[in-house]
Amino acid sequence: MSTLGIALIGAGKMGTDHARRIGRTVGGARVAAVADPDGDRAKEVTAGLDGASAHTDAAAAIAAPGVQAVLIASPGPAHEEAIGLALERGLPVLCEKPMTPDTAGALRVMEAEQRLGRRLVQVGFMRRYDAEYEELKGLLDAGGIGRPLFLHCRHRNAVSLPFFTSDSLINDSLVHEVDATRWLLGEEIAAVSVFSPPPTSAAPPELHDPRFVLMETSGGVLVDVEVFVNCGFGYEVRCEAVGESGSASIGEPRAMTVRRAGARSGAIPQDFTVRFADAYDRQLRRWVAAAARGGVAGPGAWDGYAAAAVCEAGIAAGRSGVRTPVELVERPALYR
Ligand code: ISE
Repeated sequence: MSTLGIALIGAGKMGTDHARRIGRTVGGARVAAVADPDGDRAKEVTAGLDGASAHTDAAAAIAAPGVQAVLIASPGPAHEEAIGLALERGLPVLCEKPMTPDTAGALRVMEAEQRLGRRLVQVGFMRRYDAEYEELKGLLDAGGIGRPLFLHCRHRNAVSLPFFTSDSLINDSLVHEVDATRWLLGEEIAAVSVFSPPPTSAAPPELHDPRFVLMETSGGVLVDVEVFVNCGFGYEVRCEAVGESGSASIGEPRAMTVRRAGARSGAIPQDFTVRFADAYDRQLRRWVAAAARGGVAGPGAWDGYAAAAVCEAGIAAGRSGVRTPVELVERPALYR
């Protein structure tokens, strides 16, 4: 079987996790090159990988021999440049979210793809590959709880990463609920409001954490999200959909329950790479299969753009305290 040569851009937490996944749980692919501004990190990831080269520069990794597809796991502001380099070479891309941290960059990505005339960018909205999310989507699509009225969401991290700011809480964390809402309901998000209780003492000074976000969809569904990235106790992503004839919840504790010494307990995962491990595997498997045929199959640049527009409105709403409408450009034909 031929193996797809992948250039991995970014050797941080997510990049390292993807490198481990390629070859171990995802077949048909190999890491051909790794780039990270910290060359030692790039070398650490390539150590033990047969024939993989290490670089400090994305362009060099993407141009390395044997590269047929590009997996981008660098910080959001570096995504646009790496996507551009991949598109110049006509290579399929899987780019971690957010595709770009702003709509201007997202529009440029869509323009580049439209110039090529085909879709080569997939965005790493991995919740679409999670078994529980897929089940909820199936139920909603089948009308199993009637017309949806509300989504009640909780997005909690045990502790935020060191570089996290109030903008990251929207662009890196809330962005998942933004995409999940659009995908689950098949509607765009029309307006965002952001409420801020007094921050937890566990958060660093520049981070407003937690936040309560209210999104209104084009069809009038109300979606509330608690985003709390320093909750301390673990990683928790929950969603309850309420419809005219029922409700459905996902993300409830799945661990073994232990009853002992007058108490009932069960472990809570501490991290998203654990909670969504299967979803990451499935996402990568399907992307590798599509990339081997020269294309992509999952959420694309339009989804990345629409999410960026909602996050941009969310950041503005967080600063002003005012309900902020989301403005979208007309959906180009390539994404219909
Ligand atoms: C992280 O980048 C993710 O994508 C996780 O899913 C999210 O829960 C976390 O808040 C982000 O920092």
